[in-house]
Amino acid sequence: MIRRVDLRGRVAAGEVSDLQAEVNALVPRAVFDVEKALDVVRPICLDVRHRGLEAIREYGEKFDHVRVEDVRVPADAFKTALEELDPEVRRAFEESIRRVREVSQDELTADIASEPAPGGRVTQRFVPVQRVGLYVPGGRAPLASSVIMNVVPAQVAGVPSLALASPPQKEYGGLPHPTILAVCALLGIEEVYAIGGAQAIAGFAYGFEGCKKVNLITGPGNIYVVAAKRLLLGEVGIDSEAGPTEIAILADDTADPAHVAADLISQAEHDPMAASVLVTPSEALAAQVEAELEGQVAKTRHRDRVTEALNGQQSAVVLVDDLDQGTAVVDAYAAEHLEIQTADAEQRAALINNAGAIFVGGWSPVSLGDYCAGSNHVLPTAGCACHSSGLSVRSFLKAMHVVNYSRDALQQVAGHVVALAHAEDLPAHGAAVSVRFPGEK
Ligand code: HSO
Ligand code: ZN
Repeated sequence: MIRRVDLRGRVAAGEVSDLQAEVNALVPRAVFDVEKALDVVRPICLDVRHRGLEAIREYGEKFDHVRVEDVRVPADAFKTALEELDPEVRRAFEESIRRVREVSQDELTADIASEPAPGGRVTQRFVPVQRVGLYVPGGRAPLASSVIMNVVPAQVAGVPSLALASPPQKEYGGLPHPTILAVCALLGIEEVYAIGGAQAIAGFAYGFEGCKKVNLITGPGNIYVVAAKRLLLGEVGIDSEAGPTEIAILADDTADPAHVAADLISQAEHDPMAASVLVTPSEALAAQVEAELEGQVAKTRHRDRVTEALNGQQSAVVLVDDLDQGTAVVDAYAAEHLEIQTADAEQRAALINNAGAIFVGGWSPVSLGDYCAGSNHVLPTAGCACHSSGLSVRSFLKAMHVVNYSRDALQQVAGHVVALAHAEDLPAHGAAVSVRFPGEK
């Protein structure tokens, strides 16, 4: 079962980067070798670039085992999918959308105006990316909730043109999964393509017959999708690279072991490579959680992949000296999801610098965040939380400085511009200012 790592008396509270290296060595993530996948996707992307739709069709046939002539999903397919959606699931989607929308709307900021000198104005304007392509994986379970997490912040940001791609499903006549189409209908998304994998990413990046090139691609995917996004970065913008999902839980003996175990299992359910890590100073809690895991895993539907994830080197019960050391360890680990189930959860959460999202206390499980908290579930994995953020309205906005100086304001600072231009041996830069003030030095 899940292995134990005993850090008591072992991890030094030294440099942050040392601790990161130490924790990553003791609890390493599963190997997710994007570099290797690059060799697979490179020819696919090139082919889509040169041969467009016909190449897309051929790769769909090869990888999704269904040839789709018309990859653009017709309007009536959305209507049918929505009509067939279970009303209870529909209400849940609607509530999820409402909450994510409210949080996203609160995030919108007005333009920021500054005046660093009289008459010298610099305004920071936030402008939506003009065309976005969203990728939604088909895979093991179609994650229709990810459509919400991508589309809602993009819509709130004001993105005027949004397209979505998801793999064609053989059992649905080459259409994407009906739940995905139903959520598109709820969100008013009409431009949807039945295309999966690297060919979808390349199709968005270069454009193809009937689909204009996009400026930004967001959304999770398998290793080939991640590799294609990495390869085409520059040609298009991308969100962060999503690897296997992760949950770290910092808990003391006030935590309920059954809840802790259930939360560890919940993310292990995604992927045999998922990481579930408990960090605790309490031996008693560690033992109780291990016992709970035994019992709960035996009863869970996807016990095979859950077992593989929990048995993997990437999952562990980590014993620490005390909660302060535990806090330093989870902060260094920089988990995609960090739960804090301690008596002082709120104060501890304030000490964390590195996590995709933090779930505070016993009543904020990651599953809530996956669907209905109002927070976003597209979050940085693989330790990238130490430099990147999850998806949000900001992911779909560009910040643009607008510079507007008066004659007097330019004249005031002209000497400094000329001096700096000369210091860099770029006199024409200085001349572009001094030419405006003839006769002045
Ligand atoms: N936990 C996943 C998101 C998800 N869970 C979608 C269920 N559906 C990555 O944050
Ligand atoms: Zn999840």
